[in-house]
Amino acid sequence: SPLHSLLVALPKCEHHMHLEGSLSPELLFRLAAKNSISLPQSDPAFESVESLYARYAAFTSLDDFLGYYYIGFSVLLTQSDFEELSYTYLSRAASSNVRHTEVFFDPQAHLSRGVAVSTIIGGFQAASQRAETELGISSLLIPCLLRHLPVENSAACFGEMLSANLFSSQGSGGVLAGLGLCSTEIAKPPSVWKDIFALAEANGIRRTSHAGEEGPAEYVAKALDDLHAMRIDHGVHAADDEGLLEKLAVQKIMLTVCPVSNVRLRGVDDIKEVPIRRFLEKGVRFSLNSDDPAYFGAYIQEVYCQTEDAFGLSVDEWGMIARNAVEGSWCDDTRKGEIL
Ligand code: ES4
Ligand code: ZN
Repeated sequence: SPLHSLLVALPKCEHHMHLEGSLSPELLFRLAAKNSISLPQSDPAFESVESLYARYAAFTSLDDFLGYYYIGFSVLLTQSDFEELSYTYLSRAASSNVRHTEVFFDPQAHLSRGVAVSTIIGGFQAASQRAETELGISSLLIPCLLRHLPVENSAACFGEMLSANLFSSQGSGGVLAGLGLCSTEIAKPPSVWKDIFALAEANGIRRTSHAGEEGPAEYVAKALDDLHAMRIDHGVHAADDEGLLEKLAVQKIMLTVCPVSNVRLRGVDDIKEVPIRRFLEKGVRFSLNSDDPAYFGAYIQEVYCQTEDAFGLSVDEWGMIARNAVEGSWCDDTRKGEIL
């Protein structure tokens, strides 16, 4: 498309990228060897980098992907592992003119194998500072609670992060910019996490939640009503509810849409089925994101270009998408002004 060079030059913000989802098969095997971690012998996908990429290209659902995603976690042990993972992502993002990024991670899935939140934060912060100085990209970190674990596990993990003053709203220079909710969605309605999100809100912590990826529009509505989510991650099934779309537009709730992820996890058969046009018509704000780029075979630049190829958006529409992505970011207004 003639717009591709414009899409490269466009100043971008990313709001939906799981740090652990940027672990490439190459780095996975290298860290497994360094840390003496054995990978599942019984799964032929782990025979080589190539066979693992081939398996990633054949995901059948969110849960099928999550099985591989959590195996990947097992190789991440030290602060330097998290620093390398973070810097590798940040440098690639910066090279695609991502000026600001908000990175998710899953603290519960690291705590359960003895890796402390401080190890992850320490590694990310070192990379974040180096990338900001050397590459001019700003980055924030957002822990996501996990829906596949009992809610008590979420409560304990959130309680620990709160007690340790890790959130930026807590006034002591905390590094966590907000709270998220992710992992398996079906049969895990947002209301289960209502009390935890209320405690976050009472502490001035920003809130976002995955919703409407595999789950229904009703879950998106519940994320707004029960969790007071300020953004919705994915949100594609919100398009099934006209009234909900109007509410999202009026309340200026930004959806962090991940079209390539939706294709790769079989939420849609084709990227053209992602309701991008519908969101534009209804004035629902959204940003475009990679989700788990190493697993879905597309970093943010490819996501922008594949979206353009599918929808043929105008230069004005791309300008609006880029502005909404800046506006919906959780950096301060000074930083927003530098990006636009
Ligand atoms: C995720 Cl694609 C997706 N959906 C829900 N939770 C996730 N965690 C990492 N990637
Ligand atoms: Zn996600």
